[in-house]
Amino acid sequence: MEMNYLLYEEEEALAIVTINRPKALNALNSQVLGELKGLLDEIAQKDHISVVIVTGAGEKSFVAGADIAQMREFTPVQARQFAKLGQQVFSSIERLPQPVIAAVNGFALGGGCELTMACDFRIAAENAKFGQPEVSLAVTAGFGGTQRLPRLVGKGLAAELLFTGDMIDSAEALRIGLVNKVVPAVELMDKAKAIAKKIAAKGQGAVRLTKAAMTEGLNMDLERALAYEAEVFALCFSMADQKEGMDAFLSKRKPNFTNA
Ligand code: DAK
Repeated sequence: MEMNYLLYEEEEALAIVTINRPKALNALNSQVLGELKGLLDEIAQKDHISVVIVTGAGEKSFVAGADIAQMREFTPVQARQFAKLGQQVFSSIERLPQPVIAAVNGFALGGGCELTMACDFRIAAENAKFGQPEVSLAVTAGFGGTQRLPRLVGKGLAAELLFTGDMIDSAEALRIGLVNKVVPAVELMDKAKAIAKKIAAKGQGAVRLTKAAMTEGLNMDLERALAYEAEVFALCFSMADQKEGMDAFLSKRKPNFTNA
């Protein structure tokens, strides 16, 4: 697939996707979103990839939002197409079989903050900044910010961020639970890769089912979500790795998972 705005690398079981439009602080235009959609569809089919890391090119910005210059000129029809494409991309990340880690290396504003929230969790560089400044442009957040932010940090904090458009730094993002860890910028990718490798060493069927149970379960009432959890637990017993994981524990040795 030809890509003008994304970089893609594989390191054994890890895939690293870099949004690469540094002149516009990696802002998401429809071309970037289209490329992301195509790439995510391909990654979903890659059984040898266990974990995906998403980051931004350069030292200043993860993604500074949706592309304001492009949006400024939208007709209502184009705005609808853009919204639909964005929604497809963000739900593709959320529903990707593999876990996705956002390595946030600078500004994560508007659609950029929303992109981090569609990922399973976030590791931030010390210089990262988060915010939902859409109301400053007299639009609402449209890539899930009004829904995922309150689910992550609670309605009160989300409301303040969404109503004021204020930016918060990485320490505040850590305090409110928007990010899991803050590390010096130079250590960001190493830290994200170390966590990704730890995940990649586990039984991949179980990791993927855990992601599905959390993602789907959060959209269900607790009773149905617990029933879903019981079903994915049962499914684990159809996989060779379940026997291997338990045999290894009982024989006091390391498991040799085959992802089968
Ligand atoms: N779009 C386009 N270009 C951008 C951009 C953006 N979001 N952010 C930065 N740039 C461009 C700047 O225009 C500038 O370009 P040149 O002038 O060099 O050509 C270049 O990147 C460098 O930016 P600055 O010169 O501004 O750099 P500074 O260090 O001074 O400031 C900044 C950095 C991140 C604080 C500032 O650039 C900034 O405030 N950027 C805009 C941040 C923002 O407002 N983001 C939210 C965008 S709105 C919806 C779907 C989606 C959305 C809404 C609805 N539906 C489906 C309903 C999403 C909306 C958004 O994300």
